[in-house]
Amino acid sequence: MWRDLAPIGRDADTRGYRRYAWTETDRDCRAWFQAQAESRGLAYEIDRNGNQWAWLGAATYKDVAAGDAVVTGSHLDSVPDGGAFDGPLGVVSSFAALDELRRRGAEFTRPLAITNFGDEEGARFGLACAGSRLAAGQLTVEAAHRLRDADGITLPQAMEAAGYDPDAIGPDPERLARIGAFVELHVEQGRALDLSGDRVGIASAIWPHGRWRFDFHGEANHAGTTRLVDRRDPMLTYAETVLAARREAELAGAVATFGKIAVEPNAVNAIPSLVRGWLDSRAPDQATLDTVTAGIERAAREYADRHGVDLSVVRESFTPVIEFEHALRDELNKILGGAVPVLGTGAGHDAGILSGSIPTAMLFVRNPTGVSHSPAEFAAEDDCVAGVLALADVLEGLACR
Ligand code: HGY
Ligand code: MN
Ligand code: MN
Repeated sequence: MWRDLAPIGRDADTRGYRRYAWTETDRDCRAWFQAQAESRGLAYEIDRNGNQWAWLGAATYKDVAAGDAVVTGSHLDSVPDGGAFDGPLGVVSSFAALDELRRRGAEFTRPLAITNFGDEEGARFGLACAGSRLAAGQLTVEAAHRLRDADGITLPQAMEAAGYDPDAIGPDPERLARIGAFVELHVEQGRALDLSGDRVGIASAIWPHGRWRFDFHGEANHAGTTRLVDRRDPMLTYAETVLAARREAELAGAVATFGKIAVEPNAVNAIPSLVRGWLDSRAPDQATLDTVTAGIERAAREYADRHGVDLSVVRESFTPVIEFEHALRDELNKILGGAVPVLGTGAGHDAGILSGSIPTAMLFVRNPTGVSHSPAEFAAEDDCVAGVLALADVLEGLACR
């Protein structure tokens, strides 16, 4: 399975993945998912928001009694030049865990579904977890229809080009009501398990986190002839804001990253008219996050005033703190023998979004370097196998009483 999926969307030069929502690469990932589902005799279904489902014990979610389904899965899309494991490890492990349960002769007493949630990374349209947010009613149809990519293509146009009906998207409470538990296995995006020497961990919480777009409007001018005192250079303001972001985050024990920038006209010999910078900030609690982002914006406005630059700040994506449901978290720990480390994370996940609608839990698989959102992302095969066996144990405990 892993080898079949690995080449899809991998860039030959960077060896990173470019699996963006509603692109041909996304189509190929979805085809892989459907083939894996159908080769196992699972009932394949695509929901109104483009999320993929593979059912055992039901032909469609409509056959499932309220709260009866146990669901596991993750996402197949990536950040630009992302790693091989973030997302796919959860989907591949879900199919492998089902194979393992069949090998064990497990008798399912509840319907099981394996899922691929669309556009978790928000790499193309800027909003994380679009597929699960739409299903959970956390992203309105109007807001979704307004999303557009760097080339100005809107989400509806992209969905239509991929053969999906953008007018069908929207909340899916009927479907979510059938789910009793959603468990997402994910490669750890940190080193906690490496430091503790464990192969598998259980998630406790997800830090509140968001994305803000800073637009620094200056005055285009000639790089060679404009005196320094006459410049209104937005790149200067942007640079000072990046340094302020690091300072604010360090002071508060949070994280802040300006990882994406767009410059107009983006010419070596022209002072920019516009510098657009995207801030990703996350913190252990909401108050700290608010302090950090307010501090960064305040500093940016001071610099903007000093340089005669106009600044606008827009929050483009936000996820409040997620506490995974304690009963399910503790049940997973009991099933796995009670000695599994429980750890928080600063990374967002579909399981986090869905935790507002249904009981969800996460299993983490050791990442020896902690590196993620990079081609260097890695997890050792025996750790991945340990993750599959742990997921199989969890699914057996939840769905095969
Ligand atoms: O950004 C995140 O935390 C996740 O990888 N979407
Ligand atoms: Mn990710
Ligand atoms: Mn992920």
